[in-house]
Amino acid sequence: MERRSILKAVAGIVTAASIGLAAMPSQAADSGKKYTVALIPGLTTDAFYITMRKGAQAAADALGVNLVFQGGPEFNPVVQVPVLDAMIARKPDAILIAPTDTTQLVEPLRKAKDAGIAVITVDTFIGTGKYQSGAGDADFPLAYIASDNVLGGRMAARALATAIGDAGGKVYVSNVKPGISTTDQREAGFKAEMKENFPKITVLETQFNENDANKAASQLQAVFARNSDLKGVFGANLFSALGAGNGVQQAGQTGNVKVIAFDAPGSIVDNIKSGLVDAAIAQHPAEIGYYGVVSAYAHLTGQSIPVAIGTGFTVIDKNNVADPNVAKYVYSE
Ligand code: T6T
Repeated sequence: MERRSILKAVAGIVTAASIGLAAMPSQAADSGKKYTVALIPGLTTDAFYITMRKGAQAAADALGVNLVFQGGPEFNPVVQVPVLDAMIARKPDAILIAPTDTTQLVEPLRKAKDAGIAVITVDTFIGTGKYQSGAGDADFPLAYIASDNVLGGRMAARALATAIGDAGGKVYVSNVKPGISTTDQREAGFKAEMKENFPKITVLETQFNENDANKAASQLQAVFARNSDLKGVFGANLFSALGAGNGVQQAGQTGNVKVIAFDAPGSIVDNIKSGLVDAAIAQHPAEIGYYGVVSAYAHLTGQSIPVAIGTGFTVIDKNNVADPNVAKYVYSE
């Protein structure tokens, strides 16, 4: 994108946001149109998406947008697609969605686009995530708003290497299942960083837990039974990390097997305080939700919008966990 278009796009976002923050009448209010934006999370009960919803609601309140939050009880395309179909039938102006699979949500989301609904993906992407590029058959969403998950995986690798120390040793990734853009990218970033910069660390085979913390805990114990010299584990999302930590505790290895968590619900923060988890890579889900709604609003009111917005991270460990500027990134439950 040319510099001028980038500036125009950013100006659109900033203008929309500042109109809302100043509580001035929005363009939608002026024209009498109240836009409806739907947010479809990966699953409704996950603290990550609960926090994203709060950010989305803050932007919706500021801009006079009607926000509808609808999702399923599991992170699973079989569960998510009927929720999406039902939402398309309600004809919102825009859908913000965290697609639960890179390929299985492509055709269901095309139906939304064909129905004239603006589609923006938040957290996860479909296809390659390179939208509006004219490449592939899944580039039609208008924007992707998320953490840089490859970078997050690299940050987790560095934190785990620091926790383990110079001697190195065996570690593994506790992950959800292949086909989820976020967790696939975290694993790829983690492995690339280990390979490039930490030759004394051996990354064992990934254990997939289907987003089930109990399964992740059992897997930790099984990996430890096969590798009594296991030094660490990277839990690539909230449930993987919670389960891996529980597994370390159940194996009586607290402090010996280091744990780096992706995501920061209160339970993980408690585990940092107790010494079970060494660090958490906290995403900023409220920021994702906020800019998701702002982007949808900007598009609906005729502004061009950035095709991708990268949101931040905060690394939480025992040294900063009490700092209010850090604690504000702990997820809502
Ligand atoms: O890590 C988040 C999210 O980014 C990922 O796509 C799925 O898992 C979480 O929702 C945490 O459970």
